[in-house]
Amino acid sequence: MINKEIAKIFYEISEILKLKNVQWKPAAYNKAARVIEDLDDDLKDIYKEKGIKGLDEIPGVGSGIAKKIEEYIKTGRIKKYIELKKSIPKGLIEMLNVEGIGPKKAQFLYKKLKIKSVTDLEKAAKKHKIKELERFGEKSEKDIEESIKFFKKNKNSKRILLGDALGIADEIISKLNAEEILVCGSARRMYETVGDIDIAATGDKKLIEKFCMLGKRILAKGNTKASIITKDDVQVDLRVVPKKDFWSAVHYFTGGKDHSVELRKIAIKKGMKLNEYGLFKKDKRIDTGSERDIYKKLGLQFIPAEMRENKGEIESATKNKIPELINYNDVKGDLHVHTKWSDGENSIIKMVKEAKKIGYDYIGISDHSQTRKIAGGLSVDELIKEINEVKKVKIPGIKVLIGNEVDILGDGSLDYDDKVLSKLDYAIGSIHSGFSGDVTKRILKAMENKYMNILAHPTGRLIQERKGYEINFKEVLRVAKETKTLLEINAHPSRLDLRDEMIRTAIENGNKLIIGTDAHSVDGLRYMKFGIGQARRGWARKKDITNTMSWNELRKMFNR
Ligand code: DGT
Ligand code: CA
Ligand code: CA
Ligand code: ZN
Repeated sequence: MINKEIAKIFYEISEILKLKNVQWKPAAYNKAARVIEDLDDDLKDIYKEKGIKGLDEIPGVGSGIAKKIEEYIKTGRIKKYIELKKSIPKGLIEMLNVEGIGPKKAQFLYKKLKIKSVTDLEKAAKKHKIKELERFGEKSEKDIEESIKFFKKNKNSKRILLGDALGIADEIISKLNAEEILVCGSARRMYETVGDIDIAATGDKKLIEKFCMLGKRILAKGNTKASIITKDDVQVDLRVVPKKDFWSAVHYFTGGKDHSVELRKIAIKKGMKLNEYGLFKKDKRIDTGSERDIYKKLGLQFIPAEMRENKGEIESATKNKIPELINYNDVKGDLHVHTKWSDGENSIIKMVKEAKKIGYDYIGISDHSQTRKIAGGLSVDELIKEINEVKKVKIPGIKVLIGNEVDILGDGSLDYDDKVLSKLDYAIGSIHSGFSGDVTKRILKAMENKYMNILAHPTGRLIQERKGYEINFKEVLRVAKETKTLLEINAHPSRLDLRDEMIRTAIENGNKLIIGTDAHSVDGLRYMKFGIGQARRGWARKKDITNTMSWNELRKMFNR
């Protein structure tokens, strides 16, 4: 799959063009990059089958960009990209990855202070040169210092997003054709980022050979295990074990480490020994090989993988108090969905049909509101038209609802007036701008509006990109409960917001949650599992997650 590589180049071209003050082209490259990134089919295959015309047909890819994809497929490079990169100091592009530094500010800093890298920027902030500039001040200098810290931490960590990890794992697993095979480690625990991918399988030496063919580099190769680096520069470890040991191995390699350490202590206390081959008493194996049996023989209730972080789950298991977690097939609908009407790639009909294919009972369309112009936000007239359009859609077996992702404005009011909002089936409130102000205040005020039913991505973080805005979470929880506003678990792999620990806090506080994919294409609807994974990591039960209910029950909650 070359899609990721090409998307990365297009994102960078978009950034460089922005730095050069080029109009509209950056948006075109950015859009193309997003579409390509989400594409199911390999661009290479599309090109092989249908030539440049096939590329041109991809929504968001115009003929100019199609030519560049062709060039990359044929020559492995894009000349224009190389030229552009040469035309601008390398560090300046990197600087754009520091939150709060956009193309305009980067250019300005370059002109005024000759800042052309993150290191320069850090030095200037330390010497307090930035706060003296017009348009900057003490606060923005502090913010920049904070953002640089965050940037550096992520640059050195090299972890990948859960969504990418599971994608890579699936691809490898499908190519290996092993009798039994499962992804383990942090990916199985559905942790938001993954250091390396761990896979356990049953098979023989041939499986190891096959596996090693899949990487661009082999790190280690033995009779029972091997490690490779994939073309996306991700490390994958494979362990091959005899059939009888499969689930013991899976349990061992799932971890998490701290959880396993605690289990081993319990085993020792009971005169047993736990390792990757199972549970032993005087060298005699005493478990049947199932994960369930390992816990049972240790005198514990079964603990689902997503909970194995040594954060109180073992104690709960001794008391038989592990909650019955929401299951991956419990969700009945998705209410956070974008279409072509704002910045999505696909039509309403296409999204609805895909939702039906997934097996949902309902889907809610929630495009952007009027102020959010860069994301194609809908004017009042356009929203009315969309409402009518959605009401016309009739597909048996699935109910289609019309909502909106309404911006919460600077003063905490919503981006449409109540009269307009009352025409919707529901409204999602979102903070999309003004991150450095008093966001809590705006959220609290917005939630008091009886038409706002859901608070989207409550912290605004983007994993490994930006920390998100500061909120007083306790206050948000209190008012959300009071006003019956649902908190979203945004399932987009780079958001996962609320995150696991906050989900747990919200549930302990008695708040109700909803999982939304924030899909901008049909593929995006498939993100639901990542959100459910986070919910399970937050110890959520079915009843805590409201889109496990029917639309009728939900509607009553919404007072519609
Ligand atoms: P990651 O890769 O940083 O996202 O996190 P994990 O949890 O996947 O950690 P990883 O890949 O180092 O190891 C996977 C699991 O295998 C880990 O959760 C427990 C087990 N494991 C690996 N190495 C060791 C070890 O040296 N000792 C013990 N007790 N367990 C290990
Ligand atoms: Ca791992
Ligand atoms: Ca590993
Ligand atoms: Zn959205």
